[in-house]
Amino acid sequence: MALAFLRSKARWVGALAGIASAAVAIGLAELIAALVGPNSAPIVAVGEVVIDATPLPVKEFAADTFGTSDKTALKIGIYILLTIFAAIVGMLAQRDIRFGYAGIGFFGLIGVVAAVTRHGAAVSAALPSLIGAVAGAVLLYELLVGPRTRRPDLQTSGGRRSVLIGSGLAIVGAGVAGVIGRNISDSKNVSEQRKAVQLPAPRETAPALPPDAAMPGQTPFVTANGDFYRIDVEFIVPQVDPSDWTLTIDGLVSNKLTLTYDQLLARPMIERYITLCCVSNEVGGDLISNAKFLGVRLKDLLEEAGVAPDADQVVGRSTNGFTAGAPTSVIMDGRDAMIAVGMNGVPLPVEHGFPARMVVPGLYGYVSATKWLTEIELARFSDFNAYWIPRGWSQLGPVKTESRIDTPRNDASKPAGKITVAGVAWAQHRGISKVEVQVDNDPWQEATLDAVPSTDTWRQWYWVWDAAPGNHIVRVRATDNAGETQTADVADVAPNGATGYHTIKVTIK
Ligand SMILES: Nc1nc2c(c(=O)[nH]1)N[C@H]1C(S)=C(S)[C@@H](COP(=O)(O)O)O[C@H]1N2
Ligand SMILES: [Mo]
Repeated sequence: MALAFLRSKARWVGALAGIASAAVAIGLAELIAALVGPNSAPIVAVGEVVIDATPLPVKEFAADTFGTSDKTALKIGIYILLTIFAAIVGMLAQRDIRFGYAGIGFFGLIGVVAAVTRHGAAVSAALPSLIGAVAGAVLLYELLVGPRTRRPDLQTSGGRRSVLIGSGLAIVGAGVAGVIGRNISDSKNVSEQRKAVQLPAPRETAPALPPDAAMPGQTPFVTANGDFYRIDVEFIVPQVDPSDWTLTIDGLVSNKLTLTYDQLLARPMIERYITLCCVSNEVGGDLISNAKFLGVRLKDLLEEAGVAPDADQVVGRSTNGFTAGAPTSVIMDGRDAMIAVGMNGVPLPVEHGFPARMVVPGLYGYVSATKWLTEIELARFSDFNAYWIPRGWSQLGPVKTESRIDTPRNDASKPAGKITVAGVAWAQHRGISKVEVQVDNDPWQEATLDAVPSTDTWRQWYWVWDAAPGNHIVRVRATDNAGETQTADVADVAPNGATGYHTIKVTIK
């Protein structure tokens, strides 16, 4: 019977009508989201829910496979799944339109729930999915049922042709609506507001940079803003207008503070070179960068707010609800923990948290470096877990002493003779005291360290190797100013940072 059903009518008619209806639903939703708010678009809202719900091993797999394009991959994945489901729902609707309504209703509901449960979402966030779903249902009815009831003669090939034409037009229209909607949403960015910002001069300038040793192949000491690594869970980059932004310091404080952007900029500023790194950085990885940050010392603001003695955690919260929590003791210990507004002489780039973010030397980003910062809440570690903690990462995230070889590249092939081996080593806030390089099983050799402006940055190093022909293994290890040499034990990035020696293979001819 099922076989007869499949043979009896062209199934593609239903599949096509289903896909066209889904396209109209999504396209119209994009257009409405341009008015309601970018995070209310169903694909964006569902994408954010998926990111929030993805278990750590899957996230690691996605990051390994797609790198920083993981969000594009997710978007494509959602579209592919949606197309398959829409085709199935359409085929079922061909048999009985109520299956179609049920299917569209189900997906519409997913969109609505995802959008209204986003951090700070208004009820209106339901509108794009809701209106999109209704439009999709109307179209499905018109394509599959309408012509048949009005003109029974259309049952035959003429009906198919009209479905084909109707669906084609609907898909094109949906595409146009979707592109217009996305363009409106994208044009509502804050690049103009950012350009208009006049950063104040720092009261305490950054220490002068020591002359660059600039060995060939050496990674630059200061990372250009465009090259600075980027990690965040936000599916689309938040566009935060500084003119209606405020920073609130609240929770376990005696004197809640609220600052506007202008009030923040009017505070005394410090300027510091600080190296930021991600706990997800694999041994030898590039999720680490160094910039000159301009900002307000966090300690001063917290002292003004009056921190309760039992508030052992400083939680930074973003406009989208992301949180990172650092020990109060670390932030108050005199290091240059700051609310940063500038990066390498310009206002914070939008992807790096404009208008303001936290930066704490010596801690991984996931416990300290909240971008698009809007609230600092004083809390207790026993009462509150920040974003990554229930997802398998440690509450405390001090940076581990690590090192990396940048030149030669792994699997490089070089002529015999003198070869400069160079790279970076880091142990933010402790500082690097020694870097050693080992070729095969020869004794460890001490590398030359470049000068650094403080202990809060990475340190460039180099060592000249007199290389003899053959296949060689080169490894590196660093020692920090506390006297700790990095461990050779290999550990995964979770729960609190990868360990092991970065090791490369080099062929000498
Ligand atoms: N709002 C927000 N801030 C965030 C994150 C995030 O996902 N959302 N990720 C954190 C992590 S894990 C890191 S390593 C740093 C990365 O900062 P960057 O993108 O400027 O390099 O930002 C931190 N701040
Ligand atoms: Mo991170």
